[in-house]
Amino acid sequence: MTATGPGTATGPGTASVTGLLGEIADVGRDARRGGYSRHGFSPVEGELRTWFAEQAQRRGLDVTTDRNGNQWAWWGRPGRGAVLTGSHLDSVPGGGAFDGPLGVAAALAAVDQLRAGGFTPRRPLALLVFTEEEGGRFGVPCLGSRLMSGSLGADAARRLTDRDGVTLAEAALDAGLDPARFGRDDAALAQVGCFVELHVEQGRLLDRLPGTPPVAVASSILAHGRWRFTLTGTGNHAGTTEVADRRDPMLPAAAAVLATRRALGSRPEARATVGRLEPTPGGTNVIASSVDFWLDARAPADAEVHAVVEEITEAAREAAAEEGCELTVRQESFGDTVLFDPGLRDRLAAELGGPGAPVPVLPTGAGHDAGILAARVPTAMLFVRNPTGISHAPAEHAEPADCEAGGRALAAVLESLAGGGS
Ligand code: HGY
Ligand code: MN
Ligand code: MN
Repeated sequence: MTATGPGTATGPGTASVTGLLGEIADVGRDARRGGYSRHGFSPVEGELRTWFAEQAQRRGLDVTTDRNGNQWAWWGRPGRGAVLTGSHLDSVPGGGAFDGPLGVAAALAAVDQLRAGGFTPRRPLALLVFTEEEGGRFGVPCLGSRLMSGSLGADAARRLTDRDGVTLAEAALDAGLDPARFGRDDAALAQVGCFVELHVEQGRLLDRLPGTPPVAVASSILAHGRWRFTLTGTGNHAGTTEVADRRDPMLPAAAAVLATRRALGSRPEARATVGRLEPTPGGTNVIASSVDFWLDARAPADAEVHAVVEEITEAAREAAAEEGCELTVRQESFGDTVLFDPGLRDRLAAELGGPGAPVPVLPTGAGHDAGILAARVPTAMLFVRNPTGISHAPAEHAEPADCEAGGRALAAVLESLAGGGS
C-alpha cells in the first residue's frame, strides 16, 4: 500500500483524512487537562454533529439522526444489506485527537476517493457517527450503539446522570432529541448488512511489527466492564479527630486501588484501572464522609474479568471492615469478549493484503461501537498505526501518512463490500 504525502488530498475535489481532522482541531479543546473534552449531548458535541452533517451534505449524502441520537449519512437510498462505516466524535476527558474522529474523517475521505474514481455503490452505503461512545459524561460506554442494539434499556438510559446531576433525558432534550424515543432500533439494524469501523490503534502492536505496517484488521476485543464502589465512613475534622475516632473511607479506597495492580499479577492479559476517584465533600482539611471510585476491568474471558473484580472487592471489603466503613459495589456496564465476524475479518484481510505482505490481524483491549453491534450484525474493524500506542490522553498520535493509508484502505474495503461483489 503506497502512502501519499502527509496530509495531501487524494485527487481533485477530495479531502485528505488529516485535512478533515484539521477542520475540527480546535473544537472542544480542554485548556485545563490538555487534549479534548467532547461529551455526549454537550454544546461541543453539537458543534461536531453540525460539522459532520455539513461535510456529509457537501458530498450529497442524506443525513438523518436516529431515535438514539446517532447520525446516519446515506450514499444512495437507505435499504437492506447496507454497508456501514463510521465511528464516534465524542472523547474521554482530556482525550486525544484521533480516538473516534479518525474513523469519521477516514469515512468522509473514502467517499471522496470512491467518487473521484467514478464508483457508485450497488448496495446502500451509510456513514455513522455514534453518540457518547466513551461514556465520558453519563458513565456507560457505547451509549448510542447499546441503545440501538438493545443491550441497554431505554428507561435505565434516561435515568443516567452526569456529574452535575443532569439526566440523559434532560441533556437529550436540550440537544433537540426526544428521549421518549430512545430504545432498541430493530428497523435500523434490519437495514445493516455489515459495519466496518476504522480506528486509531490504542496500543503498539502495529508499531512493533517489522516494517511498521500502517493498517491492521481487528480480531477481537477484551471483555470489559465498569463498577462503581462507594465507601461510607464518618465525615470529620482533619485536625481534631484522633485515629481511634476515625472512620475514613479514603483508606479502604486506597487499599482497593492498590489491589487493582495485585489482581493483575497472575493475569498478564487482564487490565484493571481506577482513573476516577471522588471523595465527598472533598475538602483538604476534611476527613471524607464517603468516597466513590470507578473500576474499569478487562480480560480475554468474561469469567476472568469477574475474578479480578472479586479480588479487588474482597480487598476493599476487608479494609472497610478494619476502618469501620460500609462498602457498596454496583456494576454499571459490562460487555462480553468480542470476536469479530470471521468471514468479514478474512475478507478485509484478503482485500488489503498483498502477495507476501499479509495485513496484520490484531486483538485490542479497547471497546468500540463495532464491538457492541457485533452481537446483532456482522462487524469488523481496521486499525491505523499509533507510534506510541498512547490513547485517552492528549499525546495520542497517528502519522499523517498512516492516516491517509487508513483512508485508502477503508475506501478499498467499501468498494469491495458495496460494489455488489459477492
Ligand atoms: O474504553 C474504551 O475502551 C473505549 O475507548 N471506549
Ligand atoms: Mn476511547
Ligand atoms: Mn474510540
